[in-house]
Amino acid sequence: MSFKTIDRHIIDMERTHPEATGELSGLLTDIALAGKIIGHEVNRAGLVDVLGLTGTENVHGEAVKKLDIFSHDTLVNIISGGRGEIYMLGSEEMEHPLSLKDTIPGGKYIINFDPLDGSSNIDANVSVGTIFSILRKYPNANVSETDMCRQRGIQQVAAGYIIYGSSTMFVYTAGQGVHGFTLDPGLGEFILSHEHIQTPKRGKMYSINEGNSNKWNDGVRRYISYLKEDNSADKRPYSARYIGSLVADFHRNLLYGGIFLYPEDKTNPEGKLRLLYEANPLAMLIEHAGGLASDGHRRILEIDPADLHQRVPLIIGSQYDVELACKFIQGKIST
Ligand code: AHM
Repeated sequence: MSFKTIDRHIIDMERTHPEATGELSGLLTDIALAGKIIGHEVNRAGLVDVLGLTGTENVHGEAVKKLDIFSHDTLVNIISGGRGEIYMLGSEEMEHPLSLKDTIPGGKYIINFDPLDGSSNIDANVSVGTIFSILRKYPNANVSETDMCRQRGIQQVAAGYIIYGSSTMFVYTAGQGVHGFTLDPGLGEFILSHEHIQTPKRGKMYSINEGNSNKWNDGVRRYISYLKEDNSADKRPYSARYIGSLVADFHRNLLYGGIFLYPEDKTNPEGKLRLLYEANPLAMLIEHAGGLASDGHRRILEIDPADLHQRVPLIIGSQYDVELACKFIQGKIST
């Protein structure tokens, strides 16, 4: 049985690039370390009431932080205290990007992340996740600092997520396939468990918040009705699976195939999910796994971002399913 830790895997990948300096590898290793610490805290979340930690201070007299703030702080501390790779970071928890150029001279990477997506689900023991996107600093000195974070998804050099579920998993791509590592809690190591993940070309499941159906546009409404029609020759109806926690919904569909949609609707005309630290990293992963990601009209990875926290409609998953959904949304199919 082959047994490979994430550190070993990252180093092996780096060796295929003789020009690599090890900085990206160091950054990925730092993110994996942050994931272990966040995962440990997420797993203890259910004990908070039992241990009497619900006030503003815990039993040690320390202030209790909300888990999403704890996750943000953990990532910032580990990344900015790492091997000096980071020029700037953007987080869902900060209004503006944080420049590290004065503390870490020479940093050449930018990281955008959602430290703990789906955190409103934690009390119900639902899986949550950390999502990250890594970009290179523009070599062009004329680009403003804020613009550094706002690059198209196609510019990402690596992307991934850590899912805190029945087990903790680290899933990433640096452009050479999508690989998944499962945390062995006894060893405290992420072990390669899913090498070269490919998502099925067509799935059997759809994931969307159907409570919003009265607010959808006609294309989305018709597509979802189509998926529910009885047509065994065409492998319909599809099954509905919606957790309401993006990483968990995405991870299931990545492994089993299917489509996830958070389209624009009357309440969320831009969609709900964030382009730079939710849609772009998941789009890079799905494309490297053989799937697609679109806003209904455009490839997610080619959208020009205007703002760090910009929202975008997201249709992501198996190639066949995303292509068909986009045809409905664009009015090319109207059955
Ligand atoms: P948040 O930014 O308020 O945490 O919301 C993000 C979450 C995603 O994890 C999930 O895909 C989506 O919101 C679910 O939204 P809804 O409850 O509207 O279906």
